[in-house]
Amino acid sequence: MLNGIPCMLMRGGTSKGTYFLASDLPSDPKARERALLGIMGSPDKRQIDGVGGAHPLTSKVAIVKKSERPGVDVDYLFVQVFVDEAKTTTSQNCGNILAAVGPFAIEKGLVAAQEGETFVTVYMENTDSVAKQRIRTPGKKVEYSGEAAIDGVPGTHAPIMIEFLDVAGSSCGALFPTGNFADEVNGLNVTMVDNGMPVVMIDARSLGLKGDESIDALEANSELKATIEALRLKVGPMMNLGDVKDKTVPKMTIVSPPLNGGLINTRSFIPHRVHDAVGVLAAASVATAVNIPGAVGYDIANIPSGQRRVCEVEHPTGSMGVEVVLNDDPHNMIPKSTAIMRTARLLFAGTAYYLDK
Ligand code: NQM
Repeated sequence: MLNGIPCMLMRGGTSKGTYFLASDLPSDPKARERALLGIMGSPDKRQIDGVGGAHPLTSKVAIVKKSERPGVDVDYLFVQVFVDEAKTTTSQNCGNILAAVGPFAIEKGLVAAQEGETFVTVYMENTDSVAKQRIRTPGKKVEYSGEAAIDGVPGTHAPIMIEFLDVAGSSCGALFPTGNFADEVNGLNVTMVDNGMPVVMIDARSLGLKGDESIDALEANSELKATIEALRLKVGPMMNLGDVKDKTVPKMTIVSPPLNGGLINTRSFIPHRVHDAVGVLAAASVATAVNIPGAVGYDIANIPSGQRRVCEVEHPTGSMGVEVVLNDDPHNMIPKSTAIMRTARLLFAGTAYYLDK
């Protein structure tokens, strides 16, 4: 039977996904999963029978509803739809897809736009944490065009500022889930950190890399991929994530000296493909850790000074600026806040169809 569900296709930061009102999707979790797999076209490496873009970064879903939480406008559940497996996971959050949640909420009338600018407070269900978005709304309409550029997206668009307040340890229970700034695992010195996204940082040199390798070269390096996956499976329980075999966390980030004056250079396995850029919350986690003496990457990084630090996390297609405001208490490593600028765009609005077998 061909079923149709109201849907918006949106770009959020450097990712793209389908956005739904929770009330438009089947309430039964199995039926909802069938709907999302069918709409995206999974499992199939080309996602030819769906609207997914045949890459984890373009096979993403946001489910949004009006929030009943005090001080919060909307609740956002992120779903990663696997491309070539009949699986979805809510085990991770996504800060890029988050960028278009506020605009979607305004488009759908969940949040009333104000004249000029509208603030949307989003509860992120995946990580039980909150983000505040500032969206341009002249004439009480979302403005997508503007002068802001983000690396990995052609052209310029209206900026969307996103501030994260309580994301430290939101998946792993603590900013540094092992209690250490660095640990030795499988003979590698690694930093395990969670400032909104569980990330494992590994110095490129310890993997025999320079750190500026192309995405294709890294994805073709089967020995490297096996080393990284063995490490990922080992650290999952150490990061309080349990068995991560079927999860898309932690993200495995190779760090090397910055090439363009930024904080540090990165290549991120997310976890099996290499990110074209870097995840928003992954960059927030990297930027937070690298500022701390003893963490992997500190000794090769360009550390900014001051309490409010703009840290450019370099990646294969440019860099991502993360504003980290250090805690007033210098012994407390949890930043006061972490903020990132993104852009987003409505691409298509209509009905998404899938065949329910
Ligand atoms: O870390 C991809 C993305 C992401 C995640 C991934 C992200 C984040 O860029 O907040 O945005 O790591 O799976 O969409």
